[in-house]
Amino acid sequence: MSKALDGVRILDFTHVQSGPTCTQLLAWLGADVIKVERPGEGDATRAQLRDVADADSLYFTMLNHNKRSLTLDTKDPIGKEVLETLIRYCDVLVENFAPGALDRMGFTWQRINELNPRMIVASVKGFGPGPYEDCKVYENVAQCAGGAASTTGFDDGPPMVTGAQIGDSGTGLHLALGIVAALYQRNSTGHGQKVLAPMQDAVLNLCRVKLRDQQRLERTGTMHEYPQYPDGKFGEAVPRAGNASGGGQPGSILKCKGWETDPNAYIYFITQGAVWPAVCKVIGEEGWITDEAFKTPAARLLHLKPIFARIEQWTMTKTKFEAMDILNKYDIPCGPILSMKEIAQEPSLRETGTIVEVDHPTRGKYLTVGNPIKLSDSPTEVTRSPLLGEHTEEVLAQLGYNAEQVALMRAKKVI
Ligand code: CAO
Repeated sequence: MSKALDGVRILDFTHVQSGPTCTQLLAWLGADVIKVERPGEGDATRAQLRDVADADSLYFTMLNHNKRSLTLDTKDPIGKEVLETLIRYCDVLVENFAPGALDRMGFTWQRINELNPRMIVASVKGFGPGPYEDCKVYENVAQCAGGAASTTGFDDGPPMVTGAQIGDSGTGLHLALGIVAALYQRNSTGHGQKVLAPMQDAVLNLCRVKLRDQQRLERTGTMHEYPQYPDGKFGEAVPRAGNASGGGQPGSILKCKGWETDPNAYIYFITQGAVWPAVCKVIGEEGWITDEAFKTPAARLLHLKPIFARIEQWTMTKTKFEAMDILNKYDIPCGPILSMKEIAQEPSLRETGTIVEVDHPTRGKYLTVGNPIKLSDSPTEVTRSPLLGEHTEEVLAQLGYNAEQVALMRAKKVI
């Protein structure tokens, strides 16, 4: 079966997490992704957080599936010539170097545009234009600068970063969308363009409900779905809301049977207005259906703490899965807190290709997260990440270099 991005060639100049997530997605959608890496060392993540000696780390393998690897010293004059040939050959250059690194290498937007006016140049940077545009940035810096950390955690604790890699993988997703849109626009304009996804901006985009709340707070001085209401105080900025639901339907994380020993024996419970009578029946508080203090959503907002405490008395008598079974019968929205161990073993995620087992020549079998985006006419087959320089000869031959030229490059350590 054909793939959505068949025929699209990506010059993948990315490293670490943000850029590689983007190009991995493009590869899963069918693009030919050629990862350009420094000879001898390659992407730094190959050697980071290693769990198998001398084998590429899971950090690297899980972010670089379905790609080809070409080693090339792009600071060497011969390496620069090869890079120029690659720029002419490819449709998109994706990079996430520190600000200015590509220019310092001699590949400014103008130069790339001269070499290939159809090329799309897509970049992840920590910040967009402004006071921090020259800064190097990693995941948690973006989470802090994008509004995620100040709004995550509990009211009486410090700002908190989340385990979801919204700064890196979140930005990679944004960049991938920008690239696909630029490819689409190129069909009518005939020329490439620059695509920039700053990590701060991507995190802020994912935190847009908190900017919504900032404005609500400034207008009304209070927000009734936040745990600070009705007893606590609101300050000038959106506070941390613990596990309160971010929307109009109050929710909370509640203990389930076994919580004393299992750190994940919890369930997320949402008291959606439409199923309030069902909630009352399940927990044995039928009187609350007609009680003035609990009858309407607005009245309940004044009593969320005792309401959730009472529901928790019920959830603590059930495992999270027993509670799910019962609550789902009544259409009460809820979700188990799943550990990574449970997710890794979940058969339905294996069946849909969201959790995939991959075989790797030096590290053996490992689990990875497959393509979460499912296209009915462009299925994804996850293949292992390339070894460093595994496709150097193959790619150079495709670019028109003969064996003698390749041998010379190898002798000069350009590849
Ligand atoms: N051949 C020769 N040189 C190469 C090369 C190649 N194939 N590939 C990279 N290089 C060079 C670069 O040109 C750069 O050289 P200069 O410093 O002389 O210009 C050098 O390698 C290092 O690049 P870098 O500064 O990007 O790498 P770093 O490890 O120092 O910084 C990071 C890493 C992520 C902080 C930085 O790249 C960055 O801020 N990127 C943008 C934001 C981003 O994507 N962050 C998320 C990373 S995932 O958490």
